[in-house]
Amino acid sequence: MNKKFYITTPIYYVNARPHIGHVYTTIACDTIARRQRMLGADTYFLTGTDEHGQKIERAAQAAGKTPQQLADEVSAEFRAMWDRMGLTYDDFIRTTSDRHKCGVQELFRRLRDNGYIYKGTYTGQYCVFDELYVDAAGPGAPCPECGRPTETVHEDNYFFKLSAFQDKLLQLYSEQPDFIRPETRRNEVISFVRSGLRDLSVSRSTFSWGIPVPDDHKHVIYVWLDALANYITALGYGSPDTKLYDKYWPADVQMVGKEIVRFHCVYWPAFLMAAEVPLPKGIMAHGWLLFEENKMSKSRGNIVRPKTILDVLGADALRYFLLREVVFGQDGSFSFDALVQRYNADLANGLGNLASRTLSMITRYFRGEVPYPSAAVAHKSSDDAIAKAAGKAIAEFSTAFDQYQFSRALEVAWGLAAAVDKYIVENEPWALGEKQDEESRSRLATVLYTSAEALRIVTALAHPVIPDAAAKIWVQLGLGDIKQFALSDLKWGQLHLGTKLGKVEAVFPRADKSAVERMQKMEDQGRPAPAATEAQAPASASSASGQFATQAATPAEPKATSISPDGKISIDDFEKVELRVGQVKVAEKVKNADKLLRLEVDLGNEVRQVIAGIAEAYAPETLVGRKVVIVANLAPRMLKGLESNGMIVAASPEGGKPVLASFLEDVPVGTRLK
Ligand code: ME8
Repeated sequence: MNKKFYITTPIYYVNARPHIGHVYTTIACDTIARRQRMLGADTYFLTGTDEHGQKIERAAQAAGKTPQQLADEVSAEFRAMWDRMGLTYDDFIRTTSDRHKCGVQELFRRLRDNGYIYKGTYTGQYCVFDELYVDAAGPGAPCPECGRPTETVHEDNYFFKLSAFQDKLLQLYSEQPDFIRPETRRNEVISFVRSGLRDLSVSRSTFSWGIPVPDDHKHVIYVWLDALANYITALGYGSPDTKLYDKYWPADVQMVGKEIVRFHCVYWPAFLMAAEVPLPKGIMAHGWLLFEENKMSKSRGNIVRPKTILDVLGADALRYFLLREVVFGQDGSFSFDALVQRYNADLANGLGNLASRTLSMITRYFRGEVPYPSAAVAHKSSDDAIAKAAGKAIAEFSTAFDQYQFSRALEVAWGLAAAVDKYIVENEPWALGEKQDEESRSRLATVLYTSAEALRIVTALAHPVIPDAAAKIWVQLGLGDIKQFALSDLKWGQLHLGTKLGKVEAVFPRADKSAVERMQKMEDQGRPAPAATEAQAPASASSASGQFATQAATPAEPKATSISPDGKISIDDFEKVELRVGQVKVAEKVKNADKLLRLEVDLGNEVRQVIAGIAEAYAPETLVGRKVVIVANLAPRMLKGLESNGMIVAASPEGGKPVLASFLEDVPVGTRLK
């Protein structure tokens, strides 16, 4: 029977639309799943969306939608993007589906029946952004994970006896050193657990967007217990049909970003131990994709949409770039420049060029049939060197790839391609092709066979990473459907004499200089509003309203709303403006813009980047921690290349400096002004 292989991605929150951070994890898993299938493993690849919890409830409120509407929309968007990219997931789980809800309730019952759940009162801090209880902290303390201010929660909740698992978890980490990878993350988790585990609240009772606790519908199950369970509920855990669960669980690898390691390496195994469910074989945590030096995330407004790259360069380019450029496990930067540079160097000029020159010459000199290195006289040591290098590449690629060192694995495969390129240049097949004598023909056959065979090997190895291009090259090599190829058999010499090549076509057309600019422009245009200039921001400050607009004012548009002749607006019109209390977390000057500050403002359920024209009135350091009023539902705009997501409210005295609106009493972050 074939070995089974079960791989999972995190399930993504539906408060943010897919960006290339989400793509990164999902293509890494897709690549691993594809390789496992080629190696003959019975593979199951799960992804999906995380749709419950306070964060989603608030995001829906802010968007004027029901949580279910928001979840339906965004979940569909994730799925459509994965389909467009050709990702080969076997199942897409949604936490609002009935199958998931039943499984989660069954897990909760199991934990309760096994004596690990009790009722208590939680008084402490909670970070809605991370959906994390922050026990040992005072009111307003920052979340240790994201730095956003926490909220005080006082609730009667159900608790899980996490403290009972401290020793068992430490034993797990020591007995299975590969349970957490890479080593740095493992060490962090071990020291976290060693420092002591408190029992964990696993229900909430002050909002309702979640799965009800069985037999006590006043509570919803804590969103992380709900979400983590997806890895087994998708397989039928807790349902009458457990065929998939019996076959695929435990997971062979669960891939996560480094910020959710605690949930996966501490809470998850503890829940499973308590429920007497086998543990996954390992959790692999990768680093962050950075853009403009910061973690790419919706709250920073520095995301890159996959669509832009797919439209210009295609999915293989993005897959190759992310896995080749970033050392898996560490943080890595994304830039359009680097993407295009790698695309041209490694794909267009590298593999693409090797394929087209080799296959074109076989077409030209041997009527499109693979020639065979026949006469011993035509053999040279450089031919053997390529064969040897190919064997070594197969072994090294496999070792690196199976340890998730994708960058190293690709470097090895492309190293072989570069060696073949050099071999072609040195052997000058085009010159041999001009000669008709037996020896030259024989030598030409050897050189082209060697090149084509090495090309076949690079293509087979690279297939999980660049599936579309590899499938095309395979067809051009006359080998049919690459998916049918058994990778475990890959070795030198399998390309048969006389194999009829397919039609030779370029697989990676070169990207011209404008590609970077085009992609940048598409990203900017993809944002809801056109870019505004810095100069407009202060200009709108001294507008008749007396309110200081720190963001460029929207050009006057015909108003759909009713304004009475005396200039008064209705209460309905006023209510369209969403004013909220925010707290400044970060303030810094904007390069080459004297009047602008870049602020990160916490609005309770999210942190917004706001570009404010107040630099002449406030030093950045005086603003951090200060509560301000934000117009929260303005369309984002670009200012000096930065996205501004909201507007800070200030009085603007005639001829004077702006004065920020503030409060005498303490007001919770996120409160709406009406
Ligand atoms: O945390 N770089 O969902 P989420 C690299 N619902 N990876 C990134 C990334 C970036 N800049 N941004 C996102 C959640 N990711 C929970 C998970 S699982 C039971 C519940 C990827 O929408 C990365 O895999 O915030 C990260 O862990 C995940 O998306 C977080 O997605």
